[in-house]
Amino acid sequence: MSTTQVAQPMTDAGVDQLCINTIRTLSIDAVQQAKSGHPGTPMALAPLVYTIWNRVMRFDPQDPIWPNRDRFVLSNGHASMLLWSVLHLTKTQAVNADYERLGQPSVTLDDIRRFRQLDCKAPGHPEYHWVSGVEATTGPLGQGVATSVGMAIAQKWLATRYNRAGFEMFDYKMYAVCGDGCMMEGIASEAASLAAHLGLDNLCWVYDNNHITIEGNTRIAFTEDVATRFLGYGWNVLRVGDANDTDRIEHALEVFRRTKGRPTFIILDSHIGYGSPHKQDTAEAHGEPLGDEEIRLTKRSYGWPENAKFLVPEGVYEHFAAGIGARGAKARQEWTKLFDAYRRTYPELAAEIDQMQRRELPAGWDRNLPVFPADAKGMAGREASGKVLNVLAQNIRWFLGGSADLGPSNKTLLTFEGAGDFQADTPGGKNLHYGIREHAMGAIVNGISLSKLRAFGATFFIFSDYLRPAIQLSALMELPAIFVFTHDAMGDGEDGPTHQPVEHLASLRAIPGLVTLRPADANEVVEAYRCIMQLRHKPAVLALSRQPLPTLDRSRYAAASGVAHGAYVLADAPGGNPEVILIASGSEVSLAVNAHETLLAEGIRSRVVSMPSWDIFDHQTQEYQDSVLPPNVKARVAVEQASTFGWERYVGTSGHVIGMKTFGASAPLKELQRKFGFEPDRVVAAAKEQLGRAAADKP
Ligand SMILES: Cc1ncc(C[n+]2csc(CCOP(=O)(O)OP(=O)(O)O)c2C)c(N)n1
Ligand SMILES: [Mg+2]
Repeated sequence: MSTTQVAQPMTDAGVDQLCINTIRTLSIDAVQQAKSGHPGTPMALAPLVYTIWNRVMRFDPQDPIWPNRDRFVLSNGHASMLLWSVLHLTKTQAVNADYERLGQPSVTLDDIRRFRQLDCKAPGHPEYHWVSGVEATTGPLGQGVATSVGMAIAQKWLATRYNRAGFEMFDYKMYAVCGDGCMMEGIASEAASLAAHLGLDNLCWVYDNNHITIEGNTRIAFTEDVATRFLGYGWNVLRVGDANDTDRIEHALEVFRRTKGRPTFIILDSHIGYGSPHKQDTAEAHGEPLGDEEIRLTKRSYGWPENAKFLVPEGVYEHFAAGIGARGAKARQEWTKLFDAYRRTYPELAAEIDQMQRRELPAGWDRNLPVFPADAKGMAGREASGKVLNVLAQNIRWFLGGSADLGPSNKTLLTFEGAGDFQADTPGGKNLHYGIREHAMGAIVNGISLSKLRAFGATFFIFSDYLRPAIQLSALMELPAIFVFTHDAMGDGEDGPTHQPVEHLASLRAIPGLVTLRPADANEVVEAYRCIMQLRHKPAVLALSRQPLPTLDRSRYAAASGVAHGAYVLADAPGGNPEVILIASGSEVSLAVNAHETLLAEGIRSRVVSMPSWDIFDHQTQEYQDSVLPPNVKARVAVEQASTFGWERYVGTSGHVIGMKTFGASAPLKELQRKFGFEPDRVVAAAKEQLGRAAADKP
C-alpha cells in the first residue's frame, strides 16, 4: 500500500481535506479501473459523508453491529464508492451471518481495486449481508430512505420498551442520503409523509440537490419545490448551500440532533463531478468513468499527485481512527458497561434484547396457539390469521405490525390488553398504521426487520404488487420480514377483477428465497405461522382467504403439521397406492378433497396433496418429494384459483391444471367458481381424463 505525504503543513482543515480527497480519488480510480460505475456523486458528497462519519456518527468500526450504533443509509446506492471508501478508511471490521466478528476488514483496498468484480467486497451497489457495515441494500431509488423510516420506527419502539431511568439503552439516530431520483420516487413521498406524522425526530435525510440525473438537468422532469413539499409534510427543513462546507454541514446535523418532534430534511446544494474541469455539473459525471486525461486534470485541481492511483496518504487512516474510531469505541464501551448494569437490574429485558439481536425466539413463543376443531362451515384464512397473530404478538414481545388501512379486513389488528397503537405520543404501541402507503409499508417492514424486531405488513393480495420491489429486497437482504395478504383469490367475488389476484402467486413464487404460503384451512394457517416465525433469514408471504374455508377433520385426514414440508399427503387412496394425484393450495384444497371422496366412492384410487408452499417443498429431500408425488404416477391434476403459470413442474407436461388463464369477473363467488371451473365435478372429470390418458400411454 502506498502512503505519501500529499499536503503540508498538515493543519486540521488540511487533514479533513486530505480525507475528503482520498474518498474522492478512491472513487474516481475505482470507477476508472472497473470501466463502470458512478464517480460524480462520490466526488460531490465526499465532504458530507466525511462529516457524518468522522465528526458526527456514533458507530464503532470495530463492531459494526453494535445495537445502539447510529445508522447510515445510502439511498442513492449508485454512489456506493462513498460507502466502500469510508468502510475501508475507518477499517470497519467484518462480521459473519452468525454475528461473529471475523478479525478482518470489511472492505480492503484490494476490494476497492476490484470494485464491481465477482466476489469482491465492493460491489456495484450497497449489499446488506454481503458487506459488513452496509445497513440496507440500496440501488432501487427511494427504497433506502423509506427503509430508514422503518429503522426510525424501530428505534422509537426499542427506546420505549427498553430504556429505563439512567439506562438509555437505545438512543441512536438514522442518517439517510438521497438524490433527485429518490425524491422523485413515490415511495419516498409515502415514507416522508408517515415519518412526519409519527414525529420521527431520530431521522435525518440529506438530499443531494445537484439538479442532475441520467438524462440531464432536472429541469426536464423535476421542477417542484422540494423544500415546500417537506415543510408541508411537517419536516424540519434546513439548507446547506455549499456541499464543500463541512462546518455548515456539521452545524445542520447538530440542529437535527437538537430538533424534537419531527424529522429533519437537509437540502445540500452540490456539484456532481466536483473538481472535474470538463464534467462537473454534467450528466456524464453521473455514470461514466472520467477517463485518464480528465482524471489527471481533476486530481490536479484537488492538489493530488496526478499519476497516483488508489492513494491513501499518510495520516488518513489515523485521522479516521482519531475521529469515528475513538468516538465510536468510547460510545460502545460506555454502552456495554451500561448494558452490564442493565442486565443486573433488568435481567428479563436484557435477555429479550440479547435474543432479538440473534434473531432467536423467546421460550414459549408458540404456547397457546389455537387448534381449530373440524367444522364444515369453517373459518376464513384471515380470521384464523388474526387469532394467531394476537397470540404470537403476546408471546413475542418484539413482534409488531399492521396494515395499509385494511386492518379490519385483513384481521391484523392486535386487540389484546396493552397492544396499543404506534403513534408519535405512544411509540411503544404494537399496531402500526401505515396508511394507504403499501410501497412504503414494504420498505418500513424491511427497516424494522433490519433493526432485529419482527415485523409484518398487510394488505389485499392484489395490492402486493404495490410493494413488490420492497418484498424483493427483503428476499435479497435475507430478512425475516412477514407479509400478510388476504383476499387471496376470487373470494372477493363482487368486487370484480380489480380485486382478484391472478398472476401474483406465480410472480412471488419466482422471487428467490421468498417463502410463499397459501394455507388450506384454519389449522394450516397456524402451522404456516409456526414455520414463518422460525425463519431467521428469509421473508415470507401469506396468502389468506377472505371467505370461510372448511376446517378439515384431521382425525380423518393428515395432520396440518405437514405444512412444515411445503406439501404433504392430506388424503390418500387405500393402501397409499394412488393412481391419480390431486394437488391444490388454499381454498381449492377442500374442493380437491370433495372430488377425492367422489373418486374413491367410484373405486378410483386418488390422493390429495395439500401444497401450501412450493418453496418449502422444493427444499425437502428428493426422497420426501417422491413420497408425496411418486414419479410413476403421471395422472395429476392441480387446482388453484390463480394463474396456471408454473404448475407444469408438479403435474408434468401431460398433467392438467385447473386455474386462471384470464382475469376474473364481478359476481358472487359461487358463480365465479362455476364460470372458471372450480367445482368438484370439474376436478373429478379432469382426474378421469388424466387416468384415461395415462392408460392410453401404457404400452
Ligand atoms: C427505481 C429506480 N429507477 C431507476 C434507476 C436507474 N437510475 C440509477 S441512478 C439514476 C439517476 C439518479 O439521479 P439522482 O438521484 O439525481 O443521482 P445523481 O446522478 O445526482 O447522483 C437512475 C434513473 C434506479 N436505480 N432505481
Ligand atoms: Mg441528482
